[in-house]
Amino acid sequence: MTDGEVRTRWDEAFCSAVVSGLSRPQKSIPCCWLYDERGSELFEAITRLHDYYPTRAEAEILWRHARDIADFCGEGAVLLEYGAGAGVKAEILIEALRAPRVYAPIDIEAGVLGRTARRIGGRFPGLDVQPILADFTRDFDAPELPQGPRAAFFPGSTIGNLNRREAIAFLSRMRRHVQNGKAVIGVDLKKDRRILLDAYDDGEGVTAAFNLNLLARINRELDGGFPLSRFAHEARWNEADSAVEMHLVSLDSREVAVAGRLFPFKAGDSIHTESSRKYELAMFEAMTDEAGWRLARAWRDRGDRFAVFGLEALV
Ligand code: AVJ
Repeated sequence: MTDGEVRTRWDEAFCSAVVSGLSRPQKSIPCCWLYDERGSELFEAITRLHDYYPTRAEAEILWRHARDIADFCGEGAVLLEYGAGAGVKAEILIEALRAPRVYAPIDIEAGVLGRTARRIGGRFPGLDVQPILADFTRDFDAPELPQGPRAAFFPGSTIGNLNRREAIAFLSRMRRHVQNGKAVIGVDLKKDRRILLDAYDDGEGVTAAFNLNLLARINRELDGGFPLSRFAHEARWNEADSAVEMHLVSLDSREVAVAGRLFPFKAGDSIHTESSRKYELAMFEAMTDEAGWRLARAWRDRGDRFAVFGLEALV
């Protein structure tokens, strides 16, 4: 496939996601479209914000409990990381593992995947690095990998962006990939609403820029007509879903053109762009149960804001 063909296909996927999302009574666009190049940069900036505590809380857990988490994974482990990105968190874990056999980063971006594989391979010379190019939100089979106890690693609370059905499907797939192995999953916990909302509506306006970048992307790639200054970022708590939601709220009544169609907005109408579910242990355990896992361990940060769960495959 040539570059041109790849681009066409992606444009079509983006276009149909946006057009169908804007056609619903509650407009919504799947959160994966937030991450173009600029969106990924802005997300990186979010992880360094004071208000956005999850990244720091999880890193604290990985540093403090590295030895224990590594022992949970077992000696000679084959580590699969879902949505590996730069592999920064895996590095902390690999460093602590006893004689790890394989690191298999899974990512949808070939460039990122290649760079991560080379960097981790260079840093741990004895380690067999086997990058897997795949979209972990869809079903795929794990390739053949060398023997060893398998462990799945899914940090970043990314599981929070999946609804219950999607999360169970994902956990089941992970269960299939690791056979009778383990999983280590980072999960943001339910807490005071003020703290949660501040994390998704920071004082520096970086999260607002991240959310509004989606409209800039639609304007650029889909010939859209969103006036960016007339849409406002909003973080909302949805108690029924136990989730923080990001919305883009129209300040006026207007029609917006996208890809040659017109979409009406009333003042106050919003586009829902992301849900970030916040779990309590029992809620998370009920899900892992359904997916064939036993929740065996829970490591928390000192502020009790975030947890890294250790799961064992039920046999
Ligand atoms: C790291 C993708 C899980 O939901 O907290 C950060 C994304 N959105 N601020 C999250 C995000 C707004 C983040 N994930």
